Amino acid sequence: MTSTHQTSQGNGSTETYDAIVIGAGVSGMYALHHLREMGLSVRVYDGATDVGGTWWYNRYPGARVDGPGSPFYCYTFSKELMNEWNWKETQSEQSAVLDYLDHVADRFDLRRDIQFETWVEEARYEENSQSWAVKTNTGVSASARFLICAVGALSTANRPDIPGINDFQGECYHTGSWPHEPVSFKGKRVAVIGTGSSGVQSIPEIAREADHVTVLQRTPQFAFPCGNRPVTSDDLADARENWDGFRAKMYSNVTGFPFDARERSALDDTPEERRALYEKLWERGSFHFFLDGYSDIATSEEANNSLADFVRDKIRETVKDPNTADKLMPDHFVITKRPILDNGYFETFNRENVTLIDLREDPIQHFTTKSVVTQNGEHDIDMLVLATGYDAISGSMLRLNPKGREGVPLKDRWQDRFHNYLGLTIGGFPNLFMIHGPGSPGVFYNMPLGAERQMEWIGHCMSHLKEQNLGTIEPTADSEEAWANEVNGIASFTLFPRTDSWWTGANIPGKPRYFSAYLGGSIYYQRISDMAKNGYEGFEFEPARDNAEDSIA
Ligand code: N01
Repeated sequence: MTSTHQTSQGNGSTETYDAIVIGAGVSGMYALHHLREMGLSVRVYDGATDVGGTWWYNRYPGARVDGPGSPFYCYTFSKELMNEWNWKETQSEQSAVLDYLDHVADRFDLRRDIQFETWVEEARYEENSQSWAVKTNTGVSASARFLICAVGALSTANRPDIPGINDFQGECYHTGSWPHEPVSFKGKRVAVIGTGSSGVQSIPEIAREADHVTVLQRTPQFAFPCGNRPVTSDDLADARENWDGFRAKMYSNVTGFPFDARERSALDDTPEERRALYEKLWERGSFHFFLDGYSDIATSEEANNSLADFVRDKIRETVKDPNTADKLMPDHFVITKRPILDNGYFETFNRENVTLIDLREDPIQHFTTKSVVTQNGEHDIDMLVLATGYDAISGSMLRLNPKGREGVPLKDRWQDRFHNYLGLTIGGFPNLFMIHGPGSPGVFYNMPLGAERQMEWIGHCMSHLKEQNLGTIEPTADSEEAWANEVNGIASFTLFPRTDSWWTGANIPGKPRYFSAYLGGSIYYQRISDMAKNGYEGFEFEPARDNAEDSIA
C-alpha cells in the first residue's frame, strides 16, 4: 500500500497519489471505492459541493430515472448495500437517487478523499515521471501515475447560440444545472426550448403551475408511459433473496438489466398480435418495449414502423386538437433518438395554458430583453427554460482537454473523431482511462453497473502494470482504428446512425457526426476481458522508469 505524500516543486508543493479521479458522480464514486479497496491512494476532484454528478445538477421539476429503474439502477458491488437500501419507486425521483448516492458516500466513507468545489483546470502528462500533473482552480497541484476521467457522459450543457439570448432579462435556467433553491413558475409566462427527456419530464410540471407555457419544439419525439409504480416490500425481498441470480442476468444482458430478451421478430406476428403485445407493453410502461419487446425494432425498418405507427396513434388519441397532434408527430425511426419516458406529456397539450410552436415551420429569430421572437410572432415571457441537452459522451472530456504526450491537447487528437481503444483509453494519453467515454456502451448500458465493470477492468490493468514493472500503457494507432471499425460495424446493422441525435453528435454544431457508442454491453465486456487475458492485446507499454512516481507498491 502506498501513501499520499507531498513533494516540493518550485514555489508550491505537489500532492502525490497513485490515482487521481476527476468527477464524483456515480462513476467517480465507485472508482474511488474500488481503487481504495486495491490499497491505492486516491484523490477525487469535483466542482460540485457534494457527490452525485449529473444527479446532483439535474434538479429540474419532474426529473426522475427515465429508464428501467429501481431496484436495478444501482451499484451491484455490495450485497449489504442492496439489502439495506429501500427503493420506494421504480422510476425514482432525482432526490431519491441523490439520497441513495449520499448514503453510499457515507457508508463507504468516500468524502474524506474527495475535494469538492474544485475544478480541474489542467491535466498534463509528464514524460519524465510517467505521471499526470493536475492543477485545480483552488490552487492545488497534484500528481498521479493514473488519471481516471469520470467526467460524465451527460454533463456538459448545450446552450443554444441564438441571437439575443444573453440579452433576455427574465429568469433563465438550463435543466442540467438547475438552481438548488425552489424555482416558482406561479403567475409566469414560461418558454421551454427542447423536447428531449428533460423537456418532456419538466413541461407537464411547469404547466401545472405557470400562467402560460410556450413549448418551442425542433423535433417531435416518441415518448412512452413512464410506468412508475411503488417498489413493494415483496419486490425488494425478491431482489434481495435472488440477488445473485439477478446480478448474473444483469451481467449477461446487453443493456445490463435483468430482463429476458425476446428472440422474436415483430414480423413473425400478425398485426393483431403485434398490437396486442404493444398495448400490453404500453400499459406496463418504462422501457419494456425495447427490453422485452420484439428483438428487431432497432434493426428492421418494417418492425420499427409497426411500433412507430402504434405510438403515433397513441399521440393522436391523446391530443385533442388535431393541428397540435400533427405537430407532435415524430417522423424518425422510433428508438433512434433516446427513448423518452413521460408522465402526462402529451396530455399537457390539451391544457389551455400551453402553446406548441413547431420550430421547423416557425423558427426562432432572436430574443429580446422580454420575449422570444419567432418567424410568425413575438412571445412575451418571464422565464426561459433551456432543456437543450448536452454535448454528450465526448463533451466533458473535451472540456477537460487533457494534454498528452508532447503536450498535445485532446482537442487536437479528437478533431475529426473521438479516437479511442475499448472506449477506455486514448493513444498519446498514457495511463489515462475514461469511464463511459466514446467507444464504450456508456449511455446504452445500466450506467452504475457499467461504471463498476469498466473500473474493475481498469483496476486489473493497473495491477498488471505493477506486476510486470511497466510504467505506462496506451493503445496503438492500429488498435484504435480496428476498434472504431468494430463500433461502426455493429452500429451499421441498426437504424441508430440514420437519425440525427445526440448519440450521433448531430445536436452540436461542428461536432464529428457518427454514432460513437458500442452497442451490445455484454459482448463489450466479454471483448475487453478477452483483450486483457490476451496480454492486453492492442496496447503498447513502456517499462517503469526509476524516476517515475513511486506508485502501486
Ligand atoms: O437533452 P436532449 P435532454 N433550438 O438532447 C432541442 C438523459 N436524461 O437533456 O431533437 C431548438 O435529448 C433538441 O432538439 P433536436 C437521457 O439519456 C436522463 O432532454 O436536437 N431546440 C431536443 O429536443 C437523455 O436522452 C434523465 O432537434 C434545440 C432538446 O433540445 C439525455 O439525458 C432525465 C436546440 C434536447 O434534448 C439528454 O436529455 C433527463 C436549439 N438550438 C435526461 N438545441 C433521467 O431521468 C437543442 N434543442 C435518467
